[in-house]
Amino acid sequence: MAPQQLVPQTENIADVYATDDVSAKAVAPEIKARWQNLVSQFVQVYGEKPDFVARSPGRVNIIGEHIDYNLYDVLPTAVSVDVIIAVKVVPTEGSEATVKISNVNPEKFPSREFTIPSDKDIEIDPKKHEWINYFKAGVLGAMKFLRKETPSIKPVSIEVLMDGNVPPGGGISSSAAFVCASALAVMKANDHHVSKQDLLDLAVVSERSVGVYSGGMDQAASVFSERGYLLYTKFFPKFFVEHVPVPEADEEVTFLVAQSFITSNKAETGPRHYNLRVAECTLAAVVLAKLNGVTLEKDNSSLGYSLRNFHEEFIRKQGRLQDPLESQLDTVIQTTKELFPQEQGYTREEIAKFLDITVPELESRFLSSFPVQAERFLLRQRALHCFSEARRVLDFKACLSQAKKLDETRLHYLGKLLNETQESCRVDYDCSCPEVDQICEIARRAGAWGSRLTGAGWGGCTVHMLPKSKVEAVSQAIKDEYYSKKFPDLSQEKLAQAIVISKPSNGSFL
Ligand code: NG1
Ligand code: MG
Repeated sequence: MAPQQLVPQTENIADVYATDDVSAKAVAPEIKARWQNLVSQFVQVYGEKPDFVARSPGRVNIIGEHIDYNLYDVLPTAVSVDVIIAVKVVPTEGSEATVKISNVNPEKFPSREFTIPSDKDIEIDPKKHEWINYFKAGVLGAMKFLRKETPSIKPVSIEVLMDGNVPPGGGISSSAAFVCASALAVMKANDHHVSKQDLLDLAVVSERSVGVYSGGMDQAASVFSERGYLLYTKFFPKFFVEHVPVPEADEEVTFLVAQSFITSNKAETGPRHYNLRVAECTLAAVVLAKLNGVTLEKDNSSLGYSLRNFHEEFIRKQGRLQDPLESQLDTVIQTTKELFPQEQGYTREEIAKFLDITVPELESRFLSSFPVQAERFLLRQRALHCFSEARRVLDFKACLSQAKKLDETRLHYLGKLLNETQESCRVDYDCSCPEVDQICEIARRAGAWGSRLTGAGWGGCTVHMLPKSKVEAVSQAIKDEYYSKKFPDLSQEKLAQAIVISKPSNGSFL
């Protein structure tokens, strides 16, 4: 796909509304108020108006969980909550560019100041959890990109005020919204008109600098989404997006997002953490390749070897690349079951033996990017989740694309796929938690067609597909049976934000 240009700079912030929607009048009053508040607080903090505002939204993943870093297709969409960042370029005093950064909520997110080195990458300490890390990550990605184009570039100094209303640690990717908006802001401040493709690439690199070896789904959804569509995102053999509408049904199909208020820190490395899953999938890919006698070239997944790449080479060897992807996936599922019989997982020794290398070699080649504490690697379960999830994404997409109208049978079928994803996440990928399971059960009982976790899991958010007429009942049931029992002291404000109806929204813009 030809890279799309981002909407160019506008002199007047009011014009920005017109770029989000065809008519500025369509902008909801609360959105307008938030933008106006950002500008007036900027004037209070820095004494002058900002030059521009960069924005990027959070996302909800409808289906395709934990498979982006295996380079399989996913189906997210941007949500209307977002990060907006007001920026003013100011003269550099001294030899290095400085960033002064504040938040509209300074009690929670205190103001900071730091410099941007012009000759090397900015340092980020992933172990020190600071809110500005994500802005720094955006700076890092943007500067890497700019230096590649102009090695002698001198970054400008900026004053920054940020406002984010994506709930943090909540599975709708506050981090990607923040990183994409920050990278966009830094590119713009340095007078660079970035394409969507470039913004995506550099935001993915940026986010990994904060210590999470993620795939590119969140950043793709944050950058490329279009209002009213789901974003079918392919990573293999190269990145490609397709805007997919949800066909009409007798009753409007609604996606409801409910928080569990259980947070998990993805940068940690325990047995139930993100990076370990990335490592397990990488090991599964290289072992499956070895046992099937196929050679894997490095690919652009986070650790360089993906299950999708194994799949391709394995099917190529069988001369079956013309077969439908669905049946190819059935074949790789079969070989996974045969070659990985052990439910209890595999030790480092066993894996090294498969690969004909020593344990230290195994560790330095595949387990050195971050600390891995596991004794056993559940290669069977992780690979089976990934391949079956890839298949469910294809089935979901096919159902949406083939039907002009979604009848009852199709709606239940789509719901069933979502429920199967949840089951696979719970059992094979071990990335759910009792609270998330419970919310899903409550929602299904109250009328959702399908319910599952969305995002990395171990807490975070859930997504539910339901007819519009059931929104009230499902929301009420989750409130009565989950929030008021589990969190009786939850403030009205938090409760009001806990459940949102996801309206597929626009991606990044200036
Ligand atoms: P969340 O937990 O929403 O940030 C993470 C990854 C995604 C993807 C999902 C699981 C980051 C930035 N994003 O999303 O790339 O792998 O988990 O499908 O870590
Ligand atoms: Mg995130």
